[in-house]
Amino acid sequence: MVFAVVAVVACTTQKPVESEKTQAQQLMERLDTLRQKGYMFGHQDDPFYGLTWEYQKDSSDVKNVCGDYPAVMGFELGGIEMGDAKNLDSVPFTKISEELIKHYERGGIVTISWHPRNPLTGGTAWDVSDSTVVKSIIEGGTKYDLFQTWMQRLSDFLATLKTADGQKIPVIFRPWHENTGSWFWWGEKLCTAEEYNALWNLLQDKLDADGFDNLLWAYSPGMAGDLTTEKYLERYPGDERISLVGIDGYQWGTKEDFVSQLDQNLAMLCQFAKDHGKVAALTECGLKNLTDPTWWTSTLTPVLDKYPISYFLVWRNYKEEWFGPSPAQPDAPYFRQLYDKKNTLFLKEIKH
Ligand code: BMA
Repeated sequence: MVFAVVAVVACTTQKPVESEKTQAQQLMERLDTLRQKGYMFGHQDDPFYGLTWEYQKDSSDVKNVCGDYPAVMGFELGGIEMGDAKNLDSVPFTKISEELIKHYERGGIVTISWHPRNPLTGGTAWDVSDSTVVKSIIEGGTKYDLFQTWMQRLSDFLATLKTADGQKIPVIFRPWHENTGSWFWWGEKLCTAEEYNALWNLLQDKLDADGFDNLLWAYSPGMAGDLTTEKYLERYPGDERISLVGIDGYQWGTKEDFVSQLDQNLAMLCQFAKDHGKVAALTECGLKNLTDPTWWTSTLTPVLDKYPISYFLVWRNYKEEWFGPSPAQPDAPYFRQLYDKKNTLFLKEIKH
């Protein structure tokens, strides 16, 4: 009896050995360690296309500008719920799986977003015409069964994210984002906080039940004027569910407004992360088409340098709308200055 008690005590106080930690826990520790060195750069859809090319082996606008891949690459799964072969931006899902695995294998970090279609109206993720949509997919709702099918398709795709020897790939998973605005069907005016949380739990519980302990769950509402902890907590799914706290913040107006809002929001976010034992990140940001070529170093980094964030990610380089650097664009020299900073981390600086 006495021996049994001793054994239990010994077990519970022992730190888990590396092989017992889940992929998500290992990624969380990696993010924590890397944060001491600086913040990582991330780019959405980086390996698929740039301003002047598409689907060229190992190409990347970022690499073509500074000689290195982004540390973090973002991938989008909108359309997987329909059983489509390509996502909403016409990228084949087979390519997404392939490039995501490749980036992980070259030492990088990967993150996934999902803009599923509106299950009630059949419209896009941006169809906000009916505010009963979230209610309709929660247990007892008219679209409950349909949404179960959609989640199963997502789950089937996530199951492909394995290395050749069968190891699950750690992924920062960031669903139901920018939920404090009302431009997505899961937005603030379309559901109550309780309904939003029920939606979050529906997805997380399903993927947990399917065994995805490689997902590091990220919560990322939009940047807002004077963001308070109370406001951030309103729809927060809970400390036991979230590992990474973020905000999505673009510059749509003046530099001054963006800088002051970002500064205030990151101060709050980083304090929140510290108090709750989380990692903080600027999960999306950018200035559309880099209309101020000096933006990287004159606007963005002076704010980011003040805060212990893990990474910032800029959105995709699409022909009509781009947020990352590209070799022939006037912002390229300024991006190289950002790259040269000691505290900005790209792939070569984060490799194991
Ligand atoms: C938006 C835009 C859209 C795109 C969507 C999902 O911000 O870039 O063109 O379809 O993200 O990637």
